[in-house]
Amino acid sequence: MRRIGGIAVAVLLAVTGCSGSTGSEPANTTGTRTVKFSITEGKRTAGPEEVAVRTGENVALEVTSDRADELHVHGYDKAAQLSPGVPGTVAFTANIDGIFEVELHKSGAAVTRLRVGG
Ligand SMILES: [Cu+2]
Repeated sequence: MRRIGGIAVAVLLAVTGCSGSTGSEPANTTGTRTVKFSITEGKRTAGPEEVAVRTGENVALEVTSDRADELHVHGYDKAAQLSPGVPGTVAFTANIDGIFEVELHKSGAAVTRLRVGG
């Protein structure tokens, strides 16, 4: 899927252009880098400001929010619905190079930055 890498750069610039897709993917825990976050009142209370991974690495971002929200990984356009206090995960293979915002749509919380490649 590297052929769409050029498109990813354009998507990165349009950080407010959220499609809000609600598809959820089963988390693959085999050979996956899992990074956990907590969000309370719209602020990150646990987890790194940036997640840097190699191209092709399997990544799972697990987020626990104190309120219902939608987790969204830009660029990859992966989303997960979050229930209060219940961890939600987006899992994917990091096959698009670039820097992508990970956010919660309702609270507007910045969860982290995903840096792929380099
Ligand atoms: Cu978004």
